[in-house]
Amino acid sequence: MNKITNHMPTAELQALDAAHHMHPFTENAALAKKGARIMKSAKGVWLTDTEGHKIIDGMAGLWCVNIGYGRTELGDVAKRQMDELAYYNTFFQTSHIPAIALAAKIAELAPKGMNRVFFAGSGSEANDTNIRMVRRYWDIKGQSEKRIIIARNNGYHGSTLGGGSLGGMSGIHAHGGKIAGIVHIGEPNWWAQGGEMTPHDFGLLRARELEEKILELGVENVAAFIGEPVQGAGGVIIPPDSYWPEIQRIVDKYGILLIADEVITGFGRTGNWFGSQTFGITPHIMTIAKGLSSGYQPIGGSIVCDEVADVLGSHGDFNHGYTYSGHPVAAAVALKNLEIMQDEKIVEHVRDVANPYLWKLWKGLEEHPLVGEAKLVGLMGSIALTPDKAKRARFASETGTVGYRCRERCFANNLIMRHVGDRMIIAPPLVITPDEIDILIARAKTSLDECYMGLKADGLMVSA
Ligand code: PXG
Repeated sequence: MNKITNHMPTAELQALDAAHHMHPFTENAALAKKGARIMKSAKGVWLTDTEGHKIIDGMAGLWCVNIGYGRTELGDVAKRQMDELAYYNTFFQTSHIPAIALAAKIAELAPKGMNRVFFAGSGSEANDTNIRMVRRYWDIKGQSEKRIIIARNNGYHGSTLGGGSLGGMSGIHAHGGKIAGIVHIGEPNWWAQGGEMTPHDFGLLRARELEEKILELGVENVAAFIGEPVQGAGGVIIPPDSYWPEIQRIVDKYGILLIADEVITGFGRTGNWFGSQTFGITPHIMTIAKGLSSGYQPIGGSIVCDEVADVLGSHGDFNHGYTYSGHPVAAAVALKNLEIMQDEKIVEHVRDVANPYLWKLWKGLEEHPLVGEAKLVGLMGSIALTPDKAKRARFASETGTVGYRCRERCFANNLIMRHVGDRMIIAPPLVITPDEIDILIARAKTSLDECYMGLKADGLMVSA
């Protein structure tokens, strides 16, 4: 029997994992002592670990398993495609049927005027593509000095050198550095940073930082602005309603390119096919990955508006691409995933059923003594933990201490709900049913109660 997939005792698997497997974004020595939780199988919204626990996955894996686990049709398609054409590239004037069909399907679903797709293997790779693409675009237009990309503090755009540089996370910049020509402005996080301002005014203030930055740098030096319609990894920060319209006004006024990073918000997460539709944004480029294949295969890409694609496509080669750009197996699986989403009306399910049902219960968590604001768009939500709601206070303990404790209670109660600092976040598979939402909320409440009691016992319900 193959020792990797059998029923080896969990402790032995953990020991092998600790000995040989370096985990992303993890202190491996600490994990080695504790032992990783090892997942074995999954169906719908339910994970099963090697100890037989049934865990409700409030994070859709890593924000990606939009159609839920265990859809065997995707495996069938993958096998058929591997048997027929396991690999071919799309360089050097060749193409293949899955890449063609997937690009056409994406163009059908994308907002008007966005009809071209450049494929990558992940969201990070796609954002690296975007950096090169927008700079090349301005080169061709005779404005080579337009190279700077403006992004946001606490944004997340991946962890390659390009993606990590676009992201505004200092912890990532600290490990390996940051490429030149990327600058950051403030994020529209009213709860943590809005002070006495109304959310509306704070949204405008943050958006206008873009205009100030363009003027400071000189518009002749600015290529593009990039933002997630809703910051995901940054803590599900849903911007005030005033924010995106003002960003759009500024981008239009100065004629810079707008990149919407839809890696999380794409493919139904916000109750529309794309977050840009939910927030009324008209981007030139959208980054996609994750929900494109529901995580069943690694694939990402850039959806490009006709103007940018036409300019790029008519001035010699664009010297960029990946061995696995448009990989046939990944493309075939992604196409099947999108067909299932359409056939089963999964975006409509998010908008008309799951979001309204979850919202009532999620908003109700604001009654809990530990919870300040509860926010939700589509099926991505967050709650801010606080020792004092009226003051929107932070905890005196180091940021993340309380969030981590809460996450540990969730884990113990067989609920995957993540923490970002002292915010708890969810993004369950889009197929979650009302009954499953009831279970998710019940486990969240139990975990919050246990966390709260623990904080009181340890004297941690203290404001900074
Ligand atoms: N853009 C956004 C908006 C993302 O959320 C990426 C780009 C990069 O995608 P890849 O496929 O290269 O990972 C992401 C990925 C977290 C977490 O802790 C979030 C992501 C990845 C890993 C962890 O929330 N988002």
